[in-house]
Amino acid sequence: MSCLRLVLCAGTVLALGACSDTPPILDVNDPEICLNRRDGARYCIEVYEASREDATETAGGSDEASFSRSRPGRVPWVNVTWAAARSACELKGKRLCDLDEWVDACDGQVGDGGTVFTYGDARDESNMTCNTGSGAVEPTGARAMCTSGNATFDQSGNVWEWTGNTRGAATARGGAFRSTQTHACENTLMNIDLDGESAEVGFRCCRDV
Ligand SMILES: [Ca+2]
Repeated sequence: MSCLRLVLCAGTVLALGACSDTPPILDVNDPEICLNRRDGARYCIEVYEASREDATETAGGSDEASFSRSRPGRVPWVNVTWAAARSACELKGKRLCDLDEWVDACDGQVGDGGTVFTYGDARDESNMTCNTGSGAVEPTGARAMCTSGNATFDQSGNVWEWTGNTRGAATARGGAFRSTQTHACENTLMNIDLDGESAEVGFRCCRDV
C-alpha cells in the first residue's frame, strides 16, 4: 500500500512514500481537525492517538491488518514501528503527520509561536492535566483538559507519536506516560530506533485536504 515512487499529491511533489494511492476513508467517524499548513496548504490531523480497530477502553487489541482508528476511550496502538504506523495510516488513505503539522496542531499556532505545552504555557508540575508521570497508559482522551487550542487530545503524554513520512524526517514526539519534563510541543524530539517497538510509542494520522 505504501508509495514507493515519487508521487503527486494535491499538486505538490512529495517525497517517496509520503502519500497513499488510496483516497481518504472519511466515513469511519474518526474525528479530525483541519488546519492551515505553513506552506499555505490545508491538512487534517486526527483528534486522538491511533488505536487498533479492535481496541477497547481496557485493551489495545491485536488487529494489525485493519487501518488505525482515532477514537476516544480506546487504549492506543503501541508497540509499532515507524513503518508499520505509516502503513496503518496509509490503509485509510492518510499518512503520518509531518513534524510541522504535528507541532502546529499541538501549540495552536501556524509557524513560530503558540503555547509551550499543548494545554498552555505553564508546565503542569502535578502531571494531572495530561497523562505524564503516571507510569501507565490510559485510554485516548481520558484527560479532559489535555487538549490543544485546536482541540486535539493527548499531544502531551500518554504515548509518544511517530511523525514524519520519510526515514530521514521520522521521529517521535510529545512524551509518554512516564515523561515528566519532556512534553513541550517544540522540544520533545526523541532519538529512537525507527525499526524498534515500544509500549510508550504510538502515532496519529494526518492527511492532505
Ligand atoms: Ca501523545
